[in-house]
Amino acid sequence: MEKHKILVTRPQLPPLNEFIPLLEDIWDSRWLTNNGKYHQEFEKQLAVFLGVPYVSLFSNGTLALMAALQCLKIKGEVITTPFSFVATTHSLWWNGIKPVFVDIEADYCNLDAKLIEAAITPETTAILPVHVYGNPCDVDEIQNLADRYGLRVIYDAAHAFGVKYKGSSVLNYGDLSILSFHATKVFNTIEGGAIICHDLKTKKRIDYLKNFGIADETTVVAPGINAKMNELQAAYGILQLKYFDSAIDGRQHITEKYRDGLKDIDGVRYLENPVDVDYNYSYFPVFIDESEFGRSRDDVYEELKKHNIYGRRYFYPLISEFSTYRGLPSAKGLDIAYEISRQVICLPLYPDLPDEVVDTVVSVLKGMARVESREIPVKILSQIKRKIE
Ligand code: T4K
Repeated sequence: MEKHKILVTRPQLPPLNEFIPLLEDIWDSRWLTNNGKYHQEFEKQLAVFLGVPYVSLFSNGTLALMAALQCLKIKGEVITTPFSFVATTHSLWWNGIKPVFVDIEADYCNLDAKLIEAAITPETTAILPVHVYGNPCDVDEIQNLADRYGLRVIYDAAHAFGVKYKGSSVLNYGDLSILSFHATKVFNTIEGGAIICHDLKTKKRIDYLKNFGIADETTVVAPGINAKMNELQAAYGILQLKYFDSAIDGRQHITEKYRDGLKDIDGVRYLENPVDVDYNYSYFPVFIDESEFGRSRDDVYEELKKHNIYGRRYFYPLISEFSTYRGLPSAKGLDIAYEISRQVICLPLYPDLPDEVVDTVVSVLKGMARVESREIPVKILSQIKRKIE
């Protein structure tokens, strides 16, 4: 039963026969972690592949976020979005930083740059936006504000692997960007993540921070943590790079098929690729406007389950609704984020998703659509009938 379920994602793995020789090499060498040769090679290849200056690998995206905040010594208040995976805000909490939520814009569900200025106080030290679903934030306006107020910018780019803005990597914006290579992401190393930075000095600091702060056998230069990626995952990651472009082609095909099938359903909205962006097709969120569609987002979620199709409501509830954060003054009045979180459902999307699944999703949604929207042809038919009579 379990194996017939269509889940929101299905991880892409490299061919096993290509991985085995790398495993044999690792077995022979007995070098398993702590900046081994595959780790070093993967960092180099990733920097070239992504078009960024420096990459520091991590064991996951959450620890990368936490270390990024440590690296820049961020304190006080940080402006962030309530519409993300909890790890974004948890990374602030673990650093003793107060999150200040600002509402999102409805077009791409990113932090609304127009609302940031009003949330800046003397305690504000940084902005932590998320490129939600891989669609870039208003990076130019955010940098503008940061420059004017002397704030740092750390992008949670967990969804934005491979995304380009105006022809270059979106990861080059801000002081630091973090990536997640979790199994559910467009590019995975099972678990994993990275920090992207602009200069070697910062990379060295980040590398100390992920390895206990150890500089050499007798020197610890910072209160670091253990957040290193191991050799098995680094070798797996090197193989994954070869298959990334074809995976994106598969994702694009599925996305375009969904868009084509859903384009005429009233009350169902989806996102088009933003201008000036090379997109990675990481998620396919649709937004159900109950008053137009006639049924709620949760009705859609349940109806799809009856067909063995398991969408996910990323991101519902909002982070600001969870018990840790709901008492914060900024957790109130996030109207757009609230509305979007009640409308959104991410439909299954992965490179080898069968076309028939898309057809089923489309026909389920068409079948659920408000009766009135299906009545129009009936009215036209009766007019034609009257004319004939
Ligand atoms: N910032 C943002 C904006 C993020 O979205 C994330 C992670 C992070 C930071 C933190 O990065 P990491 O520390 O995770 O590297 C999943 C992922 O666990 C999480 O990484 C991801 N965001 C989040 C959006 O999605 P869940 O709770 O939805 O995972 P789960 O286990 O329910 O899996 C989702 C679907 O994927 C299921 O339908 C099953 C399927 N699946 C999952 C796994 C693990 C598979 O088919 N195979 C698998 O191996 O959080």
